Amino acid sequence: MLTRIDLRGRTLGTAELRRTLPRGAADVDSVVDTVRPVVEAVRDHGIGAALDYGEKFDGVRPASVRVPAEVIERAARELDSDIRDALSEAIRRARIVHSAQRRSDTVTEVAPGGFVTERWVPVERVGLYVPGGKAVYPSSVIMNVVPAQVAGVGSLVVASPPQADFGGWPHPTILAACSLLGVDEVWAVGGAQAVALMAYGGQEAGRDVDSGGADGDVVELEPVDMVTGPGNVFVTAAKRLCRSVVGIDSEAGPTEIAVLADDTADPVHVAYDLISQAEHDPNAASVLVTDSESFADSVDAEIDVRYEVTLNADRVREALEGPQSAIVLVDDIDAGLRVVDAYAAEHLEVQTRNSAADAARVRNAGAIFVGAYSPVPLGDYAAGSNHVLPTSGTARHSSGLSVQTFLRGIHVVDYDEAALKEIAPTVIALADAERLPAHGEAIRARFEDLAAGEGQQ
Ligand code: HSO
Ligand code: ZN
Repeated sequence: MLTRIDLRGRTLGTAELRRTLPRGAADVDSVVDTVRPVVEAVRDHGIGAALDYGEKFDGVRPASVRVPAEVIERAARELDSDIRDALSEAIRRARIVHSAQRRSDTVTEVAPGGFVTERWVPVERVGLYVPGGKAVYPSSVIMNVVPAQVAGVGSLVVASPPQADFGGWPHPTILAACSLLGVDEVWAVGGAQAVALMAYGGQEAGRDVDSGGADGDVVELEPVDMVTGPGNVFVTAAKRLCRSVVGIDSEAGPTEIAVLADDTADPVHVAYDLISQAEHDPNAASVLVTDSESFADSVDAEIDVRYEVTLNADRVREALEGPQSAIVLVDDIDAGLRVVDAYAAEHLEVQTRNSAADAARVRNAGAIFVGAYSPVPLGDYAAGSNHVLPTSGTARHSSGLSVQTFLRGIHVVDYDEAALKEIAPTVIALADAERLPAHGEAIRARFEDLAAGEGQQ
């Protein structure tokens, strides 16, 4: 079923390898012009405009944009207990891993009396977009909220589309996940308009709903400093357009899995792993890189008999038959490592004779899953690792979501008089070299015995 790319006997350079391994892409460029008026209308007219667009695009208008506390509590109460336990365990493990990412401030004495401190300060207010519709992922709420909370973000808002099937509120499992995580500010708004509303904020005259306060009250939605979370191309285009006023996590493309395997791997396991990510999206990419043709044949055969019975078989077929998915044949695992490094997959599984040693040699991947018992779905839900990872080859230069995403490192410069005087000639020389003499004067002005510079006019 999967396209074969035979690289045996060929040594390709990195650029050529990248061209040979196609990947799916979300076409954000083509929707930017459609999304711009939506963002501008929400910027100029706030909540009313956002709700109008929601009604127009999705046919739903919530009773109030702020989801009443009681609706969130009800969703938490009515959540199936197995799902509650699973979400709680996933939260617990994510908290363990992300707590270990905390950074402490570092103070460096560069010269006697000259200190530079790196102070880590959390982003103040973060907005998390959570899609609704067919992709309801409470796991993504966990993956975004946990690192933000561990980083110390003081104020978190979740925005998720109102659903006609659920009384015009966001999906109850999303609300329940918010409750388990202690997020109480949830807005019933979706799509590009949600991103714009989080970026610009807005006001809504209170109506007679449970939490909205008495008639006539004004509900104020404070703008956020950063917007994270997955979404379709319209949401991604809105994130791009709002980038001048808020920080964003990344422009995520369709999900990807690459598996580097030899004939010691189990073809049934690998087939299922490739199917698992294909189930997300017809544009998802599943790539097997192997040095064994008979193993490749077995995986292909296992996929053929297994994918049809899965709930999302149509999506899986489209993804696996698409040009972005392939089986790549290589001479040996060294050659396979060069291929997976060039591809820089969002998720990379290594299932080889020496999985741990081979995985240690990988340079480019969003996350690496080592050996037979670390499949990607484990990481999607409950390994403790984060599942918001760089796609489309951006793993060559970017990392997945982490506590670091929500921190800013501020350099605090604190030199005393003697320390400044000692370095003064260096600063002045560099200012002269750049023909910016006023920079030098700012130093000289502090010391009577440093003569005025020649660059002064
Ligand atoms: N594999 C997706 C995350 C996810 N999987 C959510 C299941 N639910 C992108 O890493
Ligand atoms: Zn997944």
